[in-house]
Amino acid sequence: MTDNQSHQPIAVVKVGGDVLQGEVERSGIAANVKDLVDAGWRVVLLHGGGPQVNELQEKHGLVPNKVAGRRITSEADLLVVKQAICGEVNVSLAQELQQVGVNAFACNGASGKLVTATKRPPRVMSGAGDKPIDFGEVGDVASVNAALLTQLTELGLVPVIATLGVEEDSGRIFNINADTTVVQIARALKADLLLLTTAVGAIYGELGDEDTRIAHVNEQEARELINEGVIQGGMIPKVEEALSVLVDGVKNIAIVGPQIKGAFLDVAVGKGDKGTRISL
Ligand code: X2W
Repeated sequence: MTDNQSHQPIAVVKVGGDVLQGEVERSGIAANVKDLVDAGWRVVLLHGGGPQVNELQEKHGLVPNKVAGRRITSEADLLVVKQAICGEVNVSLAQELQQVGVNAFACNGASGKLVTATKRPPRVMSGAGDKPIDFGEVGDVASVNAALLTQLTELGLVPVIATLGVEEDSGRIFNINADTTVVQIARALKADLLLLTTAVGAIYGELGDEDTRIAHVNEQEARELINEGVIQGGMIPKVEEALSVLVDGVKNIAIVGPQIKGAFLDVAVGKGDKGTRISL
């Protein structure tokens, strides 16, 4: 490793399947990642593909069933998860990045044991009855191979990781929620920045009013925004999970819109013009 490389900051980017459905968003992600790479950042991208899995399940006559944001995944569902997330989303996203000159390295969590996992134990979920829910082929992250990810970035590659995991000894493949995986990757890499992409693109005091964008909050203020209902719905578990990494060496979290030109670099350098940045 050269001195130069060792000082290159690292950004871990989460891309959800929802933001990959639109062409503007897909090309926006590619352009935004290119900006970061050109500015000397190392980038690791982790993606989901929830809506794409739903669609393919329905084509196969399977019924999507999520409890508390996690898909109950039978063996038949897991095959569809692999097909949609690895076969479709991963390949397309890597290609989109290659097209703009980012050297994307398409892989999944099982590649080189990047993400090892164990089966999520059955548990009682609030609002889902008294019986423990068995999520089937769903995993919890056990470890992240930070050394391999670092080496890939040092080769000038941008790992584009589909959110699967592999059991260390058995080689069993698990479906893992992308928000969970990305947080563990950021934690393992002690990333300078964890970027969460959402279509909304920032936290707003008043949803739908551009003028109320909140440029920067600290961890405490972010928790207050959750309590006050400003951070709402699906953003709550994402932000809560992400906040937990701030004490583990991840310096900043940002919520950004993939379609907004220059948004990733803007939050990376702390300009404050786009998105919302959260730090300790
Ligand atoms: C997720 C993995 C994909 C994902 C699923 O099957 O939908 C579990 O729920 P998004 O697009 O980021 O939501 N896995 C266990 O998280 O995709």
